[in-house]
Amino acid sequence: MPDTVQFHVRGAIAEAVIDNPPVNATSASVRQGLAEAIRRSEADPAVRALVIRCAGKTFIAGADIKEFGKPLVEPGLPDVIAMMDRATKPIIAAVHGTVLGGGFEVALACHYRIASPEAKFGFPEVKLGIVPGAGGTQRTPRLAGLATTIRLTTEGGQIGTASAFAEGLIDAIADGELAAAALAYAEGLVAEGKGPRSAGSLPMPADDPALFEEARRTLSRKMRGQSAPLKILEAIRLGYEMDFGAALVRELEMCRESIAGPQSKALRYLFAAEREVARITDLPADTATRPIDRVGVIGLGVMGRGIVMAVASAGLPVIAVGLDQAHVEAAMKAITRMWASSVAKGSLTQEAMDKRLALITTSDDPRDLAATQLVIEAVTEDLAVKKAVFATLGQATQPGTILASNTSFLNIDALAEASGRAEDVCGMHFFNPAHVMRLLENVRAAKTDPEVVATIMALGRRIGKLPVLSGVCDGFIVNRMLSKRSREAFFLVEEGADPALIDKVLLSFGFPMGPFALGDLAGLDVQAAARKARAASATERELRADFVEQMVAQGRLGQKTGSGWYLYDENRKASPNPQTGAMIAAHAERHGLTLRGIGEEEIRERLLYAMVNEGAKLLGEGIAPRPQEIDIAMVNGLGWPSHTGGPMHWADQIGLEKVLAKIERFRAEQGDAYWTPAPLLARYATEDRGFAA
Ligand code: T1G
Repeated sequence: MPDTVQFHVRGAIAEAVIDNPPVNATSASVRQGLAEAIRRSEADPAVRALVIRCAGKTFIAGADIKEFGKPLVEPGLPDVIAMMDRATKPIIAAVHGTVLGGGFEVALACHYRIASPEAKFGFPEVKLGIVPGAGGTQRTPRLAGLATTIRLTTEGGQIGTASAFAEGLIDAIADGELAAAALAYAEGLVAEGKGPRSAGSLPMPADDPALFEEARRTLSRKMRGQSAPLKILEAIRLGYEMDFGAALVRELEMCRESIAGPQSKALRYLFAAEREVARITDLPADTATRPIDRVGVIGLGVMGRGIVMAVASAGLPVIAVGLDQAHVEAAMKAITRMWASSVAKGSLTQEAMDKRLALITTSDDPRDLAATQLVIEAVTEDLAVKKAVFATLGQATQPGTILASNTSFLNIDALAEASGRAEDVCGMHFFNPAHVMRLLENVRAAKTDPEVVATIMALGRRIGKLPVLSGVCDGFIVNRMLSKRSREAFFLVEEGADPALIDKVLLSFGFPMGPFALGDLAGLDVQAAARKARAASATERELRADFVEQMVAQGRLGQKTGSGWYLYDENRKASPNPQTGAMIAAHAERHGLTLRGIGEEEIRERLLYAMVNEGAKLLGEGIAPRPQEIDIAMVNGLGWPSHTGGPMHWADQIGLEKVLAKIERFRAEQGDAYWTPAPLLARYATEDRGFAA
């Protein structure tokens, strides 16, 4: 037996125990061990049944992702599963932890399943752009019906033991310790004379085939641009069109094709990148984190409230400090209202809401923040105001208390100086709504202590966020890159591109919405204010492309006034706005500009390469430590489509030489000020390498 699988026999019951940390993936040695265990159990006349279970914190969490793209080491997982189908003695899966992907498939191929009460089941393959390949799309419908199968396999979510039992996916729930319960369960089966049974021999369910069409429509909208969800539907349908064995063969082919495709490559890259960005390469491994058992939030506007909610939701006590009692009360009312609406919708229990509220203490006196070990500042985005707050915080809190600013573009080094405790100061830039958005840009300023960096990275994860480390610059990673896209979008409109076409191009690339629909949603007044704040550093051409200001002057603020780039009806459904075309024509006439038709390819490349080039600058300047930080930030902060892997991975797939050639062309047409290639991009292109390597 290989090291990763132990085999022993207890009376009439044989046991195969997989021990392949960290998640018991079905690596080659596990597959070999399972095959051997089945052979031994079949060969031993004393054995009447075989239990398969796992050591450690989880049952098999899937195929070993690290083996993808490498030559297959025999036996493949489907071969092992075929042995289970042929076995003459019952095989029982005893599962706990996360029973995912290939792990779920192993369990479903076993003849009986017993689960510990806290187990979770799912097919996360879709999130990696993969079609399940070991019978998941064929056995699940036979046991649980079509609707459940479609939901589990195409959405990639998890269900708990109770639901899995109700759906017929498991046969028993362990009472007490799993290993003992499984043994007793197996002995019971033997005593009752129960033999092996295969889900594959059950008929496909008689569910309404219209479910396929319904799912296809929903998925085409919700997972726009992703190929795996639709392929998975196709794989499930095979079960209705051919026999079980033939369907398995085709499912496996589809699985292999999906793994070899670019979308899965991108999604697997992001899976690894998400774990990679947690490791800060230049922090010594033994860097201590500071204990945090109470967080302060100062400034209770939209961002501050969201941050208070995020912290309290994670079970951490928080002191919320507002300007005065009226602000504090308004904030608490808003927070209570938002949670109450979750309770009304059923996504939060009243008990959990009460617990969260009880964790929040309020005050209008910054001195009360002395009782915290971390203060997150979210006051007005104004340097003078923030400097004054940091000066106060430097005095009001204990040395060692971390002072973090939620600013989205102000200079954190300046705030650090103002505090008098620069080593304790950093940025924690949340995205709106802060209690929902997963991305958190943690910012290391010039003098930030390494312990502070380690602490805010750990704290970010503790409150359920996905923290990415950035250096100090205007806009950090996401907003700095986004500002280049916005600029290019306005220039394209000035040159004659239809805003609706620009939105459409980004939508079909996979973004949730285009820049103009987004502007209307966020409020054009908000956008105008942001432009004003940056006017001092803007070029003449950027100032001239003042469409937002023009609309605001006419009272067209976007969705909230029913008119912006688009018109909106009372349900906020958009339609073309004739005033937009008129505004663009008048603008061109006023400034003597000639409008031209601009094709989708130019639109796409100018919007996206502008961001890639800026990303390359961030890397070159050391603001973003690695391309992974940028890709994770853009996918989770801006909605850059995950199946392209983020801007840097996407550019790598195109080839940096090609990207550079286009940027040089845009430079010739648009000028150095906007399209000077990032030195790093130019260098990598000549070295024939990508950002990743
Ligand atoms: N293969 C290899 N390594 C894996 C892995 C896997 N499937 N899953 C996790 N790891 C590594 C991970 O990189 C990290 O390593 C460590 O384990 C801990 O993970 C035939 C084709 C199981 C819920 O997609 O969802 O089956 O960074 O930090 O928060 O149809 O990992 O420490 O070096 O995430 O406790 C389907 C993916 C595969 C499961 C645990 N399965 N994994 O979460 O720890 S395709 C998946 C997860 C497939 C079949 C097909 C989570 C987790 P390092 P972690 P965690």
